[in-house]
Amino acid sequence: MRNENVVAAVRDLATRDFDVLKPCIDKATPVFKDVMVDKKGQLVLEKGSDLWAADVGSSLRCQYVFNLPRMKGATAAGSSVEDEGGDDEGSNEAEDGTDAKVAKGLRESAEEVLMGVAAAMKMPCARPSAPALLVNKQKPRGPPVECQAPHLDLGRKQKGISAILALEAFSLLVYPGSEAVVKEFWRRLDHVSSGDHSPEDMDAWLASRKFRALRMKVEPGDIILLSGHTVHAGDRGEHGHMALRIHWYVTESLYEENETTPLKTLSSEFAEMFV
Ligand SMILES: O=C(O)CCC(=O)C(=O)O
Repeated sequence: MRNENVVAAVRDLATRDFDVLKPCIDKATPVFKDVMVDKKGQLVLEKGSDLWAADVGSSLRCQYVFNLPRMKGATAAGSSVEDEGGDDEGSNEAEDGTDAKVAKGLRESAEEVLMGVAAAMKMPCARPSAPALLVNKQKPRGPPVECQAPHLDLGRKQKGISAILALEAFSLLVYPGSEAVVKEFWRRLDHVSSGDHSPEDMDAWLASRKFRALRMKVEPGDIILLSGHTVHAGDRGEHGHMALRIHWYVTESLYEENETTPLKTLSSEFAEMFV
C-alpha cells in the first residue's frame, strides 16, 4: 500500500541521502538466514537455551532495532498507552539522537497507517513493535546477501501483521495464499495428534503439492503488509544496493514479542513444500 505522508517522509530522508540513518546502518547486526542443522539434518539448540540456533549465513542481512519511546495513545482503538521511555528489550539506541530524529516524521506517519490497518482487522489493542531498520551489507568484492529461508513472522497462537516499508527499492519473496496452507498444516497436525489422521495421511498431504514464491518488487514509500502467517523470505541482494527498509510487527496484545517461525522448525517436510 501507499500513503502520501509516508511517501513524503521517505522522500525527505532520501533527499538527505539517509544521513540520519548512517549510525544505525553501522550498528546493524546480522539476522537469521536459516536455522542451524547438524550433519543428520536435525535442528540444533542455541547453547544454554531452549531456542533453535540461528544460522546467519554470510552475515550480510542486518538489522538495527530503534530504541524509541512508544507513541502515546498508539493503539488501534486509540486508547491511551503510557510512554515507556524507550526501554524495549534488545534494542540498541544510537547515542546521537538518531532515533528521535527518525521518529519525528517517518515513524509517526507509518504507525498511523499501521494502526488504521489493525483497526480495520478488528485488533483494537494492537500496537506496533519497535521498528527495525533492515539493510543488506556487502563486503568489498564479495557477493550480495543470499535468500533467507521461508518463514512466518508470528507463532501459531499469535494474531497480527507484518509491515515492511521500503526506504529504497527492494524485493521480497512471498508465497501467495500460503496462510491457508499453514493453517491446514496445523489442522492436520492436530488430527494426527488426536489419532483421527494417520502419519501416512500427513505424509501424503505433504508430498501432494509444491508452492513457488512470487518476487514482490516495491518502490520507496511502498508498505508491504503480510498476515503474520504468510510464508515469505528476504530476497537475494543486488550488488552495491543496501535496500534500506523498516520492519514492524503488529500483534494483538500490547506487550507481545513476535515469534519468528522458520518453516523447518515446524517440519522439514513442510518446509520442502515451499520451493
Ligand atoms: O530481508 C527482508 O526484506 C525480510 C526479512 C524478514 O522477513 C525477517 O527477517 O523476518
